[in-house]
Amino acid sequence: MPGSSSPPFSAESYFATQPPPPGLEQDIAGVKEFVKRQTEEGRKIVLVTSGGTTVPLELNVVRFLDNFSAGTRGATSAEYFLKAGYAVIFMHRQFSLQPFSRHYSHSTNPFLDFLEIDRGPTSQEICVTPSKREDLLQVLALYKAVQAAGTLHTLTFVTVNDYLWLLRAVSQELSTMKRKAMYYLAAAVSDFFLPRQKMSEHKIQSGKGSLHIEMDQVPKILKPMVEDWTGKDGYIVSFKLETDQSLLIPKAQAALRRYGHQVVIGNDLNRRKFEVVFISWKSPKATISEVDSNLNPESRENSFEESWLRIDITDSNQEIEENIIAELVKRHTVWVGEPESAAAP
Ligand code: 9Z3
Repeated sequence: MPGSSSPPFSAESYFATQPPPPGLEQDIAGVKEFVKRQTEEGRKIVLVTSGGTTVPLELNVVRFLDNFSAGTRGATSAEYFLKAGYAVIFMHRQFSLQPFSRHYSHSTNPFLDFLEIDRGPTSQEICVTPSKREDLLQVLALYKAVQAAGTLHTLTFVTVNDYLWLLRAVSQELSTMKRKAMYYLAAAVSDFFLPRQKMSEHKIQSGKGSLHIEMDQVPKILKPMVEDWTGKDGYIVSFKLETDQSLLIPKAQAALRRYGHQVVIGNDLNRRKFEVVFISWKSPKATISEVDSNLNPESRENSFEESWLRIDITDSNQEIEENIIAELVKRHTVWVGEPESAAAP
């Protein structure tokens, strides 16, 4: 079995040894139905992943490792994709932010603060605080329109294992869309996990001094995702999160070189709300083998294009996701082979 003294998990050995989450089959039946309807109605589909994954330390889980992410990037991006005419499969960490309701998050903007009691002589009514009406009406109108159009399909995960199984199954379903499918991987995914076979059944007991846990590396699933699950046709965008700004570009380039997908969006933890960098291939036709056959490391680095996107942090009405999605919609339109004028929402 993989572990400290055994080889790391490949995607194949991971799925052969780690159990699928309960409910996977039902989730996928829902996705199949959604993909079928959206295809019939001629929409492109984007899979948006959002929120952090957990790594439980016990089978009867009391403690777990978590990855930072409130789900803001994913939920906000999903709204802009919907606005651009995409159908969205929103795969998110349970209880993380969701499109539309994110505007009224319980901690930053509790919805009860938007309501007032109108006391009449015989009865009481609820009404929305007048100063909040316009904003609420706008969000509500978009939310209802999306519900009526049936263009948003939501799936939830909690653990990194749920995430990996769902991602593989949803990608395989979406691969029938060929180039019309986009994959926008904004979830914060753990690099480490504890294989089921090494987990303690019950709560780990204290009293024996410090706790030593050795975790295995989560297999690099982007490679099979690019090459097998999506049939090499999907437009795949991954995010690279760093806290050391100087690592952002080299790590994003390394990811692109390693997996051969279309775009890596680099973001620094503390600057992510107002600055991101797009790393992509200079020539969209460049393939991994073309680049790999170029043995000169310097010209290898020349294979990438770097483009920064920034917004004014002092303007609270701007959301960087609006610009990110506008740029991706343009690039995806080219990828699909449609005229660029088709990118306008
Ligand atoms: C991101 O980098 C997201 O933009 C954030 C969004 C998690 C920073 P919030 O939800 O934060 O708005 O609070 N996501 C990808 C993070 C990640 O796990 N990337 C892996 C890596 O950096 C590669 S897939 O190694």
